[in-house]
Amino acid sequence: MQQIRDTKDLKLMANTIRQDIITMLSESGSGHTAGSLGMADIFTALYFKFLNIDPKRPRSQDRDVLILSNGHICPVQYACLARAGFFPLEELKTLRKIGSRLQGHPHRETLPGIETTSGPLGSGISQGCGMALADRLDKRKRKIYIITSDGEHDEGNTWEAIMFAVKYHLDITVIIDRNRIQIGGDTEKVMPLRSLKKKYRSFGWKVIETQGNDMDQIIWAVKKAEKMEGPRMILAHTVPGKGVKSIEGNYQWHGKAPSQQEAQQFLEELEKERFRIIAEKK
Ligand SMILES: Cc1ncc(C[n+]2csc(CCOP(=O)(O)OP(=O)(O)O)c2C)c(N)n1
Ligand SMILES: [Mg+2]
Repeated sequence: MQQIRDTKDLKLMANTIRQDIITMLSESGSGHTAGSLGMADIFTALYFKFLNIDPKRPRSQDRDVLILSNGHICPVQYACLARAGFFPLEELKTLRKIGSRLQGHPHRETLPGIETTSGPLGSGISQGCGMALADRLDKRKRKIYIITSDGEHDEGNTWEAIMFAVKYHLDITVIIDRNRIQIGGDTEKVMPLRSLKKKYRSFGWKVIETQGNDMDQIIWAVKKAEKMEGPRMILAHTVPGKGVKSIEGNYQWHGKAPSQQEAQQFLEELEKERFRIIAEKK
């Protein structure tokens, strides 16, 4: 697949992805806006710079794997897959419609490019561990990235996988969307997670901390993770709703879609940001 080398072009792609997310969600009338917007920069970097994938061969044996554990933010993944050529852009408008391949949570069997079915939270790291073990048995070398959320760290299965990955020294990269919100509010009020960095390190993981909405920092963090061996985690501090000021930081946008009228305003805001990026020096 054609990769985007230039950081400015990656920023522009992330802006396009954000516009797709707003359009899709307002069209469907339901879905998860905050997490999808907040993760647009990381998904853009992975899909358009780092992953070895081919839209013409979505099940090829040597492809890299991206597991989306917190499946509710799939609009960001659908937008990236469509822009990368896995299915027609037009199909984005079918999000959450009956009979669509773009369900509210991703389904592995129906949509090319989706590696695991998710929606029930807390399974992605376990699934990635299984794939990494299978790769070892098959003597297959490829990258496995697992995107998970802070809210998923309220779940036992997540911590079982964190221990398991260390025992078997598995080559996996976990990226945590540390946006500090979940469905019911502030993560630290619902179930305090405190320092995920210290927790992972004490379990035996390598940890890289980064700003998850800064393209240069994301690239730095993923490059650093690529050079490591064994289980490593990128703790990505993100702003939920990033790119639309009235959504940023507001947990009430966790599972809400913009109305047609709101979408119009949000798209204008994102278009202004696009011009700002274009005017940036390289
Ligand atoms: C096993 C399971 N329990 C509960 C839910 C309902 N649920 C959906 S999203 C969510 C919040 C998860 O937190 P996070 O992923 O951090 O949310 P975000 O940052 O995207 O707002 C919950 C509890 C679920 N999908 N699966
Ligand atoms: Mg969260």
